Amino acid sequence: MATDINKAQFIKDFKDQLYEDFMVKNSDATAEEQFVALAKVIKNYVRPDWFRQKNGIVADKKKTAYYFSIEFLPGKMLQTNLLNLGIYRMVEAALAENGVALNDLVAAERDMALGNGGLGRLAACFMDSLATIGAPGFGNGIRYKYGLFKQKIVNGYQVELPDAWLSSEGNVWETKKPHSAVDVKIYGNVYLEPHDGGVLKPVYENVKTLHAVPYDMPQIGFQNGVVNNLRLWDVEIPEKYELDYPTLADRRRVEDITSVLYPDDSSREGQSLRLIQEYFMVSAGLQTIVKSYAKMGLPMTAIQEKVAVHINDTHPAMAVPELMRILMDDYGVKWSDAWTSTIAVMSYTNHTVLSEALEKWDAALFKEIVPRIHQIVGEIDRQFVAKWASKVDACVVDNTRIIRNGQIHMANLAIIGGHSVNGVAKLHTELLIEDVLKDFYTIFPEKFNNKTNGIVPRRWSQIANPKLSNLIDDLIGKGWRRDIHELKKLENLTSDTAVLAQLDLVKTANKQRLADYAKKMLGIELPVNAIFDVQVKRLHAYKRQLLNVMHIIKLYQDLKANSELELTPRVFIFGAKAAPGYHFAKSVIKIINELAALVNNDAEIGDKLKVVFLENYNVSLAELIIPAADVSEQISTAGKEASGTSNMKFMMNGALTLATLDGANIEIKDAVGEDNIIIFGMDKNAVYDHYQKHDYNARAIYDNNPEIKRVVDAFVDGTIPNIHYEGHEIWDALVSYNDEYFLLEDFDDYVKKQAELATLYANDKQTWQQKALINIANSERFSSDDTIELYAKEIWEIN
Ligand code: 26Q
Repeated sequence: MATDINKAQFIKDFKDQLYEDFMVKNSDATAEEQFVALAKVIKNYVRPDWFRQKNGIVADKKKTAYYFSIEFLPGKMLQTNLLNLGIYRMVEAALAENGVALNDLVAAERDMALGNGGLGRLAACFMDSLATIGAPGFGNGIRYKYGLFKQKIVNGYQVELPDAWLSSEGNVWETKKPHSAVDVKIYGNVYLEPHDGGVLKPVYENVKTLHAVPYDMPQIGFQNGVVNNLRLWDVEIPEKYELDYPTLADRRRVEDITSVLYPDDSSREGQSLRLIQEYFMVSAGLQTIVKSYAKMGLPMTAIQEKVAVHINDTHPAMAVPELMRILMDDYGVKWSDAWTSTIAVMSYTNHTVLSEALEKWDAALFKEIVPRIHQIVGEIDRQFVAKWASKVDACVVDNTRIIRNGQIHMANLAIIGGHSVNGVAKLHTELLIEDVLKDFYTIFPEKFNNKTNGIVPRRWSQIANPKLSNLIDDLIGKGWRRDIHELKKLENLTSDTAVLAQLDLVKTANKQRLADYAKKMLGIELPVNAIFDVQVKRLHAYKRQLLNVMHIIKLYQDLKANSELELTPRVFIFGAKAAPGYHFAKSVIKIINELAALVNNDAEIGDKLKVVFLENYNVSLAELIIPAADVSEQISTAGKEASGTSNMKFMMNGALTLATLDGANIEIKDAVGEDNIIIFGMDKNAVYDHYQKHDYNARAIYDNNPEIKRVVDAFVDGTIPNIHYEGHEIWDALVSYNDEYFLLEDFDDYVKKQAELATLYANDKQTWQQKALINIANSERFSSDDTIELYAKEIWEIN
């Protein structure tokens, strides 16, 4: 095992690698070269364990779970890999002895950002946790040439640039496996022709064949010798079918398939390239899985005993008809047996209750691109309707069938074609059952279950926050680094004033680290004695960054009206990408930046209020920002945020959560107790009440509440310069269009709770740190190791 490597051996391996790849001496090498060499040395160390796990699937006939996700968002891998191998300190020291700072090599790695946000990051946490609990669980996705766009702020506006994350070296962690390539067919016509014994076999005409080539990345478990595999597919033009793609434009259209990750833009649907991406990764992944199952020499009809396939949101939902296709067309399994197996193999996680975000495809487009899959989906739908029409209400069948009004409903396909549907927090699962998927619940109650999200504790404590980690070592020993539940022991120390003072010092140091970054990026000086109040997440109306903005405007107006006003100094920090086509979200970004310019340059305001928008929020920036937060803003309209996961990362780093009763915030409240979280606003029942009664009247609130009127009018009355257009758009959304996300109703309580926490911070730092410590202690409840253990036992039945 790699843990056996000593310093001398390591340094020899490192220098040999530098020589082999770049023909340079260590002393002449750039940080990039050193990073590449180090990564390759690590890969060499894990290769035996990795190889054994991959080959063990067939050799040991172990049941394996395959996590299908169109997004994986690991960020950087160097520190995680060193930590998980148990050689972090050794390597750091060995490099230092040779004049190399590990941190420079960490900085040289590029973020692997093949995901939008929560869903992709969750997939990455799950890969780490699967290896860490020692379960055979492999990832299946797409090797995008460009990850999520890089965000620049120009003139206050978001500008998107391509994220060319693959350096000339490619991705150093991956290994290309041309040997395991498979062909994927799209387009053309299909018809069924009877064969011997009357079996119908599909005949394809004019198809386009794509060559799917896998790139494998090791997923290293935490100090346990287990290395799982993340397989990402790239497309190539098969030599055999070269004549099908004669022109350069034809070839480019093929390359486009794995070229870019689609930004989360639920409003813009129906892009055929996205559908091709989905089918491409699903077909390539499943063909490989079935092939390796076939090698076990077991009956094809028992595939569910060795294979579990997880559908992460609906994007890979074509796994259902594709497995049917492979079993029937390639292996001659009859429909009814194939269907029994498919249901037993497949399971699905839902990540949203927003109806506009539920994936649908135009049936005609679907038929054009994946004609055989379209046939199979048609038959699944026909049989579903035939089976249930006589048993349940017509409207239940109508709401649950797959094809309706010329559209294919991907969630319906995933639910009907699998044995498990889970939400990602208790409230979210309840809402699926009571509301969004209630008709499904009447038909298949046994399929529904909850799996509250989690976060990989190592990255979000040990790696992101070394200072806090060292303090925790001093307080309760190092055992928590292996067993996160030991963090609970910190609860015994909440009355130890010396401990609370140390905690405060650590937080201040982390705030300074972030302040240095802000100084470098924006040239702004952030006072570290101020409350660092942070909202970092994708920009979405339902996440209500605008409510945060309204509060800042209120404070600004108060200060302008009375410069003597006692106010706890506060730094508001934002990080958020908006989908390129999401107009409203982009306007909010512009407004935040203009408000920041106004507030930060007002001499009367001074250090009492600062507002910063940090561009290009990504995993690496999260690792810098989250440890520096005093306040974690989790302020979505109740019922809208499926779970949230940054909320868990913040608490693990000692921020106090200011939250609505939404998603996992509710479970955080249960974990820390209501004295150690700040809850405000309407709960889900209050929100649903308004929906039912249609009685929400934003205009009335605006007319009757002078403070709210003053704040809302600031968007249009010139208070904030340079937002003429955006300000009117926002004003209209809040007043003319009846404030869809209830910002005005929640505003007063939000302001009140903000004031209370500011008073506490100013007057009783000790109580504040006590609450912070309780948050850290109880963050152990949100380890993705435990979440994945439940998936493994209850859904996949592996392990
Ligand atoms: C839609 C249409 C076209 C192209 C892309 C998309 C698209 C892409 C990504 C739609 C949605 C997503 C991502 C959704 C997501 O990240 N959801 C979050 O999942 C987290 C993990 O479960 C939860 O914690 C969050 O609450 C949820 O918002």
